[in-house]
Amino acid sequence: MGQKGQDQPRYRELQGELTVAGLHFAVVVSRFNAFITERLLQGALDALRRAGADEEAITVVRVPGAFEIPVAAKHLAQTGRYNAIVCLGTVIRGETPHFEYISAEASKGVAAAAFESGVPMSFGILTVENLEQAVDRAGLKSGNKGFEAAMSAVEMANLIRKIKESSAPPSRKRRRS
Ligand code: INI
Repeated sequence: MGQKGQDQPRYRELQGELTVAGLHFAVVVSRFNAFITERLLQGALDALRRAGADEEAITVVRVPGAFEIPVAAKHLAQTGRYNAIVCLGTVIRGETPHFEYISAEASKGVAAAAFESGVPMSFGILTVENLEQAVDRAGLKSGNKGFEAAMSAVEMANLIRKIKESSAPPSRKRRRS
């Protein structure tokens, strides 16, 4: 259901725009595998600037590794200053099970921080088999995941703002009991 006729949908549809007017962003980037993460950061900054962001609307926060990204993102969200947070890192599978732990905690942690704070966080943390795959995703064959993560953050920041604006406050009339 939801459609009156083929051309006239009855339902309301909300979607975030790719514009940044009045929005503030934090980018959390890990130093581990900096050769890759710096490229992800450049991709993310490129996306934010192209969407029209002022430099003053962007805060870049550096953390040691992907494991530390969620807690930094959560504290940034709690400041109430940011409409969305872009999380960037690179975990490369080595010969140890370290990869599984770090990537699982990073992904679960970012999801939990976003869910608990209500501030959208985009996941630009590469979890790859080798350096070649990482390079491909940091500006080579497979685009730049930092750019994509920043665009998702812009869209989600707009969407959340729209959802908040569109939900009319409840009537102030007193109910008779
Ligand atoms: N951190 C990463 O961001 N990527 C990795 O590939 C990685 N590996 O493979 O170990 C990594 N480890 C460090 C980790 O994120 C923490 O910074 C460290 O354990 C201190 O808490």
